[in-house]
Amino acid sequence: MSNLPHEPEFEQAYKELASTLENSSLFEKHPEYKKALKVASIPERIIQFRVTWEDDKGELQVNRGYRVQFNSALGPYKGGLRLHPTVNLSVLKFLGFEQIFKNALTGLNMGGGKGGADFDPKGKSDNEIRRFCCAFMSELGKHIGADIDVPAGDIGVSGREIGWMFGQYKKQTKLWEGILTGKGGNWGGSLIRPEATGYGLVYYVQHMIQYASGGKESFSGKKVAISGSGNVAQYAALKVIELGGTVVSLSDSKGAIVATTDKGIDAEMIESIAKLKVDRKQLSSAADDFGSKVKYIDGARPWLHVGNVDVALPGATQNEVSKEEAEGLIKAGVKFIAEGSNMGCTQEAIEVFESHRKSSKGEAIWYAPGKAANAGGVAVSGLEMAQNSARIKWTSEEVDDRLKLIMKNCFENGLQTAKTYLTPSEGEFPSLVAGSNIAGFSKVAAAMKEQGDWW
Ligand code: NDP
Ligand code: 8G0
Repeated sequence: MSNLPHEPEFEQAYKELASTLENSSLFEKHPEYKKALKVASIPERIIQFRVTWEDDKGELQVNRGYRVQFNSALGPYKGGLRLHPTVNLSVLKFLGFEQIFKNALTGLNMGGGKGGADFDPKGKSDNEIRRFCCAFMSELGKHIGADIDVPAGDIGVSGREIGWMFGQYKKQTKLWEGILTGKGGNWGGSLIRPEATGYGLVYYVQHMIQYASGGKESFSGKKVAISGSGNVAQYAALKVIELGGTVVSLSDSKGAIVATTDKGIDAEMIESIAKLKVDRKQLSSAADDFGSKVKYIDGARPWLHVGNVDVALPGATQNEVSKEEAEGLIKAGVKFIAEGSNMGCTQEAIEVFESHRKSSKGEAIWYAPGKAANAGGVAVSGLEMAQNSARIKWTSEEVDDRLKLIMKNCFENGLQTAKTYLTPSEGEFPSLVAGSNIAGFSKVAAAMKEQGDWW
């Protein structure tokens, strides 16, 4: 990659995947898959475009828009749209790359893609955001389609923005098609899509806990540290509470709240955080309303402030757990770490967790990567696509049951694949990061070969 511009996030995601494949027996059994990796690491196509829009003062504003159409071996490109000032090609390539293998793990027919813009919705009026969304879709709309590429929301894009983008697409094409997921529940959106990533994350961790305890333990009585306070974090927190766990933290880009009582952060508090986030406000304003129930820590991530915890669920953004924080969490007693966010842990943090998969003293630690643990979101997007194509609507129970089954399969696939390609020693947890990478990659590589993408 030496003749390429420096793309730190993409290189991190690529190396993370490549190193787990190289350190397994995959390339011994399939030496030809090295070629597949070389081909798969280059996106099929990248679309970059200008987005001009008018602010409330009537002045012109301009942003950079992107769609990375990374891999279509398994189906139409599928993945979210991120609106955040940190968006650049390196970030979107890392997200699109991870998306390919995650989508493979869902068992549904979806390729991998990601898009967005360096537009910051914070400090913008609703009308400005609507005008931006329409301007963005006026170009993106030329490159997507229900059988070509199906975007969805991500950081900074909720159901409201999806609605504005969908309306713009319909105006310019006259087509009502399932070209976006995360749509409104009464106009083609799937029930449980808003909840899917957070719920799916908790369903996945339930399997980790059950496997590790030989079926004896569950979320009941567990202390759970969560970061972020957006879509993923909110629904993960609500599901933890429903299953009898205690949520001890949440955070946002400005700081963290940590519970000061045994009751933790309750459902009512999460409800009021959800309301405040619709208005793009910060957690610090909620902390005042919660009084002595929480402590607000300005400018901090939660990990080193949560006290003893059993489970940690990063749910904000990439690289939000450092080596020092990983070590701190281990000292605090953490047993299970599962990423709700994409690439939530730095490579150094992953190494710390992975080196503790075996322990003679019964304190082994188990890490699950985002591409397995947060696959529930894109899985229910896949179910939304299926419902749109069939012009039907499933009930919440039907979708939730399918989500539970997909997360179970995703866990078991990673587990079994790790056992096959790494032969873990007695008493060692199989590596879910290696197993999930190998399972996702092998499926995509085989499909690419059959379609003549490499030979
Ligand atoms: P939201 O926009 O709903 O929430 C994002 C949260 O993360 C907010 O609390 C936000 O804080 C915080 N945050 C965002 N950027 C940063 C940053 N640079 N530093 C610190 N905090 C930050 O997004 P989602 O909940 O949808 O997404 C969270 C993560 O989960 C992302 O990594 C996303 O890719 C991943 N994911 C999302 C899925 C989905 O279905 N939505 C599916 C799978 C993965 P603030 O409010 O201050 O901006
Ligand atoms: O539904 C989606 O395509 C989607 C949206 C946001 C994030 C993700 C992801 O898997 O990271 C998928």
